[in-house]
Amino acid sequence: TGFDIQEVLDQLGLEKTNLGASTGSVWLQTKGEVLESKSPVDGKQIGTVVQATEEDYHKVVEKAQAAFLQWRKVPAPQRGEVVRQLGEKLRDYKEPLGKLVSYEMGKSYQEGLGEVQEMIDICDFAVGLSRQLHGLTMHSERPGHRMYEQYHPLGVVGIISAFNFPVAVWSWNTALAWVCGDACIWKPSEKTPLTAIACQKITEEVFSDNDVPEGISSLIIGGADLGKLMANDTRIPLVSATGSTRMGKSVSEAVGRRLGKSLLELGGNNAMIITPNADLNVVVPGAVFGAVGTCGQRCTSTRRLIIHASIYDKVKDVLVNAYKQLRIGNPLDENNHVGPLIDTDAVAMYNAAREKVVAEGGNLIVEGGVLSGEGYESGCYVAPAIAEAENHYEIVQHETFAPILYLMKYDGEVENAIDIQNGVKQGLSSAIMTTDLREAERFLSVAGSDCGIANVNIGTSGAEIGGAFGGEKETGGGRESGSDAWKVYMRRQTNTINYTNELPLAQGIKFDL
Ligand code: UN1
Repeated sequence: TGFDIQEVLDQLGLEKTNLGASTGSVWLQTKGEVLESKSPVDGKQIGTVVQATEEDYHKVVEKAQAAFLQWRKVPAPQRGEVVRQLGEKLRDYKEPLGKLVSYEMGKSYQEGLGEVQEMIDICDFAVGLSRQLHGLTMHSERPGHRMYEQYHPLGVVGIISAFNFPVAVWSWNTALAWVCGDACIWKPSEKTPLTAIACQKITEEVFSDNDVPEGISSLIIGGADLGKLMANDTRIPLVSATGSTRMGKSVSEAVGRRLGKSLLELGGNNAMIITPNADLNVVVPGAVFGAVGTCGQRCTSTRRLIIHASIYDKVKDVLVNAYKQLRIGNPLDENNHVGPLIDTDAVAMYNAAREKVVAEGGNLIVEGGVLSGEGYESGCYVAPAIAEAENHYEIVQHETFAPILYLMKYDGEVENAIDIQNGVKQGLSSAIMTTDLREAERFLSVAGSDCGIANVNIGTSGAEIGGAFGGEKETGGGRESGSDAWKVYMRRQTNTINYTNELPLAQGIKFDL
């Protein structure tokens, strides 16, 4: 495949052994346990990281707090200029960073590049935003008074991210938080520490050129204990966490106890409804990419297809055929459609889910299985599977981060499909495939999909950064990225100014001295 990992590591300034905490140009002499980053592509060790300890964590937070006090005074458009340069730098590093994402996480090189593109896009978005951190003005009920609201920088933002989007999710948070005037501390997934170190180094190149205070971009690599410290830390007004619902609940409980803010992006259980009016030319690539892209490890991956009984057999046949065409293998080889799962634990969960669906009465129509032999030495490659199942099965109700697609039938009107679609605990992404305007509008109406994302004639995954990203119910309710998601990174203040020599009270209250 013409891929030389050493060249990629050199281009990104990574060593074989790396330090696991940084406040920008300073890398702390961490003394935690050594973490090994192993590629799911070929099972080889890419490098190691000396993890951060609790002591390192406190140093990083102190630095971030001090840096925030300066950064908040830099005019927002100037902060935007720094983020603009970061976007430029990411363009320079797009290839090596995309390759490292692909090699460390296992997604296809195309998707690795796509992820870096999302980083570039959110930087561009944030630059424009830096001149638009608007509040509203409103008319006061009192004569000679003016009333408005403004947004101020919030403070130190903690970012906990997952392995599946090892770099993009960080940038969705940081690009916005930085133009909003915040300092960021990132705890990446322990499964993808090297891509995080690469991002920190790229950022530092830009930040030091611009004299950004040390501590505005910080990184700490370590386990769940670091996430817990963040969640309980009153010095961190906002914790943004992406990952499992279990992790999100524990972060949210801890942050909630101290009345901090949390932004949660948790599990999805995303469905595509396929009505009798669907265009199959759109359905098939949409469903297959949604289910097997990133080896089924996106929060937005398609887990369920809810197909009208009248076209069920036809759709099923077309899908089974399409799955036969899938090429599984090294994700850096652009001929392959599907790369490996993140690790062998994920493979075990994939196997357990396939067994469970059968035990609950389901029928595996595309069996799947773990692949072995040449090219599959890492033990992380699996074949995507399809099972006919029912929505109430426990395994169907549960998000398995693997390429297993559940097919189910609905009869009658589209409302019956919407009930099935909404009949899970998660509420991230959803899609309807129909060329019928009424069906589409019913799906989007107040009585339609209950998810944060609802699409028509496209799949459940592959959202653009311009729209707010996130979902309801057990997905956690947070919104990141586009639209007005920036507001969570700022504190809001209502201001009323009296320019008369009298003091009229609101609600006409009389108080004469
Ligand atoms: C995630 O899986 O954590 O919509 C985020 C998508 C991507 C983001 C997914 N833009 O699939």
